[in-house]
Amino acid sequence: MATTRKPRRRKAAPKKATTRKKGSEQLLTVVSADGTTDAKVDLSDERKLHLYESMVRAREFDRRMLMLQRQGRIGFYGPILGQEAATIGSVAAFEERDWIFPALREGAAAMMRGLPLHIAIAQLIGNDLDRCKGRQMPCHYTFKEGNYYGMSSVIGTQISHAVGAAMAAKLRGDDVVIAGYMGDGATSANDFHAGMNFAAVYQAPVVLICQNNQWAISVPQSQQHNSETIAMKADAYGMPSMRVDGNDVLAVYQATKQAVEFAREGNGPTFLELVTYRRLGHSSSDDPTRYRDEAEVKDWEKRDPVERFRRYLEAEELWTADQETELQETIAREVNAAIKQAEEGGETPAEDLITDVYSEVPKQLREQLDEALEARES
Ligand SMILES: Cc1ncc(C[n+]2csc(CCOP(=O)(O)OP(=O)(O)O)c2C)c(N)n1
Ligand SMILES: [Mg+2]
Repeated sequence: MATTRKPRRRKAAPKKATTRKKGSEQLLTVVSADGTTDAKVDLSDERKLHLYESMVRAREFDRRMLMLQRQGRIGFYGPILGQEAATIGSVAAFEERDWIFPALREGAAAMMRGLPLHIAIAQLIGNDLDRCKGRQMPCHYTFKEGNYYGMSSVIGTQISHAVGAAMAAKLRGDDVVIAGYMGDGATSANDFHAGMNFAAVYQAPVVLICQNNQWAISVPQSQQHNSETIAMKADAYGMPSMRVDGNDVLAVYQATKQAVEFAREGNGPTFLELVTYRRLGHSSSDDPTRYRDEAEVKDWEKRDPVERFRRYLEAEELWTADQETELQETIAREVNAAIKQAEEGGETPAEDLITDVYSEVPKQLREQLDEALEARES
């Protein structure tokens, strides 16, 4: 009788007993959970405060957008709660002239680059204040002036786009480094292989940044890959990598800065795995209680990146309770004003769908357009 054997999952290789671990295995942390550190952080007080303010703004924006979504005032929304340090800390390490190729959760990076909040909200509404005139899904921000590329929704393609841009920059001799973001789920996509391989072979000036938030919608890490870490995948491509505590904004900043300088000096790409956690649903359409244990969420709440950094700033005597209250109030006012301004936008003109494509609209399309507009009126 034929027997079918269940394939066994390969056990992870036992850890080697070495004292020095490779960058892809250890976890770089600068500030511990209680906010203390022995490390000397090479960042001015002013910049540290700017990082903190940006994280608080990102969190408040997130909270308010989820509320707007529940009230039916925007489409869907992809929250970043818990990932503020990973986005803010990494993007802050690039120069303004460097390009950002975002994946799903880097909207705060566009805002840090100067995307006005009301324009970001108009994108979520899809009205005529939106740069893309409502033709992209919500959270697909674009901000050319801030060198922030509009993302493609197809998971993993952002990696090829970022690497392609970096290869082009190298060929042209442009002094730019590219930030290429991805989620942990994207590391299982075909484009991950193509992007990683091309980046390493052509020594492209790119920093590939994986926000490992432990989940790809409802798929956990254990079903995503069988390697011990994501960072170690870079080893196979001949690319240096670092595994970083993604809830420690200073560790994220420090690692990214190092990788950006490495690329700018002509040494090629680096892969960063930022270990963090997606505390809410994949988007406002998702209910994570159906597939994951709340205890896991509670555990990550204790490692909150904003609180950790605030404790650090307080310990360094850079932040007080009064400053915190003032910042919260200022940002709340800022977001309120932005919502009001965004909601003053109107409908996007329907004919733009065609007139934005053709300078001279062909006769048959003109007829179709007139018919559609007429039907819309009646
Ligand atoms: C090629 C492709 N397959 C499926 C999807 C649907 N999809 C959207 S986001 C997502 C998961 C992404 O997970 P991850 O890369 O970890 O990013 P995260 O959402 O956790 O930030 C999937 C499967 C898609 N957009 N593209
Ligand atoms: Mg993920």
